[in-house]
Amino acid sequence: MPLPMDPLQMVHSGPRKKRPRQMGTSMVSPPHDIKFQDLVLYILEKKMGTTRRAFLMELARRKGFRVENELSDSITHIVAENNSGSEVLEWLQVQNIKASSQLELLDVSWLIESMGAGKPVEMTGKHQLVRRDYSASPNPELQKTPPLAVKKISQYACQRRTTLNNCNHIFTDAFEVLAENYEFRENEVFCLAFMRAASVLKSLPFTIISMKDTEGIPCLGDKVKCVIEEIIEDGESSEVKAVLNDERYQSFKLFTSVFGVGLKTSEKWFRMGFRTLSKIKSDKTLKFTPMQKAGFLYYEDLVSCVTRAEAEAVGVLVKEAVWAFLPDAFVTMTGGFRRGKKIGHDVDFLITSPGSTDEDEEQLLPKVINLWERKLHHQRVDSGKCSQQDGKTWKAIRVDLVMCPYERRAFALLGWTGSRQFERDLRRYATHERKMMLDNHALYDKTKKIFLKAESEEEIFAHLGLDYLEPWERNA
Ligand code: 8DG
Ligand code: CA
Ligand code: CA
Repeated sequence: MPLPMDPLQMVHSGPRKKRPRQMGTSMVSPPHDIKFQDLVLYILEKKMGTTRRAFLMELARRKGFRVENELSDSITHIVAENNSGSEVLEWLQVQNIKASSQLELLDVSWLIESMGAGKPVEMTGKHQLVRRDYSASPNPELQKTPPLAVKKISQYACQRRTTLNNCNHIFTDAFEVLAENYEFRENEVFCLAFMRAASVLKSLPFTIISMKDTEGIPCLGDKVKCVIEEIIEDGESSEVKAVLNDERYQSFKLFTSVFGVGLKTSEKWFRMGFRTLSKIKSDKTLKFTPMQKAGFLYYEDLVSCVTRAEAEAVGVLVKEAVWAFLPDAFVTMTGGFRRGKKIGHDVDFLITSPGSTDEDEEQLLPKVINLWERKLHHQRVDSGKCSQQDGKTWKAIRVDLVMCPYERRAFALLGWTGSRQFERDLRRYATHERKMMLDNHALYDKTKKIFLKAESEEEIFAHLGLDYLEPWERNA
């Protein structure tokens, strides 16, 4: 059966020019040079075994092939041993990867011959686990050589799988500093540009080692590319260095680390000449909000990250309190922890109950807070002391509690799981590609003029015509 082809997405293989530049010394250097940039290989472990797979991967990498550990949409060639085409296709389906026309499914004999030849050999019927009929293609080029394609990367994070396995930290850390600095300076355009760039690089299954690697990647403007180039050459960016040493950046970073302090307050304190928290805390003329007071009081606890174990412990307390009022409520940890993060700056929970009335929903959070306040009071009375730092056996942790009507739980869950960049792009995609409006409560189809119902996150993705992404693939 002829498979559909999109000639625009095809890139031909063949030896490429060697990379023009050496990498900066502080970069994590890959053990082997990649000679064949257009091929991204994945070796199937099924029926091959871990040891042989590891051996073949190492050997292929030594020969200049790019071999990935993880399966992703960026893989162009899957190499299998003792597997039939249908077995590989079936396996791919389970992995939620589409066997698109751009993906080659090959027998290990192709890899072995290619390694022997020192370059990718032509793929023939004996190598291909799935027959392709290229003679049907209108493009004469395609009839000669089987195409090797690199899948197009979407400009939307909701069409990319982004796990926590970021191979481009060196670039994304730099972009995030620059984005934050633009945020502090209220330059939204550049802030967003660097955040988008960081997000797209986080989704790549390979480390960028030359400017050639950036070709075809969306969201990389000239300003961004300059930073990438400098990091490739020098191992660091002079602009990032300057920002990290900038007084305004350092002050804003410090001030916003206090819970309840945002850009407006930071700006005010900076203009008043403050540079340290101790001066601010002891100033008699400044007025603080209740949040800021708590932010200063528990500063040390709140700047230290929340661990997963701590988050789980908080979860037990939250459930206990919620169930005291709504015994049938569902309590789900959302935010970064749901996406698989090991640490967080807070713990987010979504609460919903099938039997609750509007009034129950309104009253739940005040009731929970009240319960905790009473408990705290009793503990203090019992132990006969106030919350002193000496012999402190507790830690202050930020908790975000969200209550939502049961019919809206899928929208709330999707909205509060994040990441922020993922959410931003999901909304942008809904608006621009589907003429729909999405928020944490609902999805509205502007063409049909109706609200689309959903019982699960999967249904919302389906309404939007998107492939489903698991929470851990939303770390954009
Ligand atoms: P972290 O705590 O580990 O640092 O990261 P996170 O869990 O991904 O970030 P978060 O700031 O706790 O936000 C979690 C999700 O909640 C994120 O997708 C954004 C979403 N969110 C809203 N509304 C609001 C809001 O008003 N404030 C905050 N902080 N987050 C919101 O949908
Ligand atoms: Ca969080
Ligand atoms: Ca939060």
